[in-house]
Amino acid sequence: MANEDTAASTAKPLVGIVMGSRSDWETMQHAAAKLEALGVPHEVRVVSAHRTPDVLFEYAATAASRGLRAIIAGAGGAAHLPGMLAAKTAVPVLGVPVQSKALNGMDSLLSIVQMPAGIPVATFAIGNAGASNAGLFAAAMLASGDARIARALEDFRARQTDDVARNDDPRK
Ligand code: RP5
Repeated sequence: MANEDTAASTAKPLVGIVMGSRSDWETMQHAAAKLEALGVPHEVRVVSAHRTPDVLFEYAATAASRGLRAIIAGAGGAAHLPGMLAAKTAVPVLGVPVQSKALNGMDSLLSIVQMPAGIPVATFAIGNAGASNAGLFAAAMLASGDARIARALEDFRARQTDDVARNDDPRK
């Protein structure tokens, strides 16, 4: 887990993973797991657009100067966190719609994806796949300037391909 003492979580973070509630961690841990596996330094915080708006503004205001190169923001329901962060920082924001109980995450998805022109949020799939892919995408963003991350990503993709090839009979 990202909060444990590992190289990827103790080095100066390059990626911030934020979420609207502790309850989002079940989903957002998949973004952290990918960054951890690829050795990308990151931090994890609960920052709520509605319950702690001042913390949100502070987080966005200091993100670039603290060295963050990407922010992965997950929220569910009226998911304003990614959009509001994007409104307050030029650091790229990757939005993850958390699967809500009431509307299965369609509310989260539409809240995050329908940004007005001028304030982009890169929006991922609803739920675990979206969180996982946001982690991979953040790593890919950093890979062009970091050979170690680039190699880790290449290895990950090669292993994934091998896994499918080695398990291509679904009856086994
Ligand atoms: C959103 O409301 C959070 O991102 C979460 O997905 C949802 C429910 O939050 P809790 O009531 O579980 O704290 O702000």
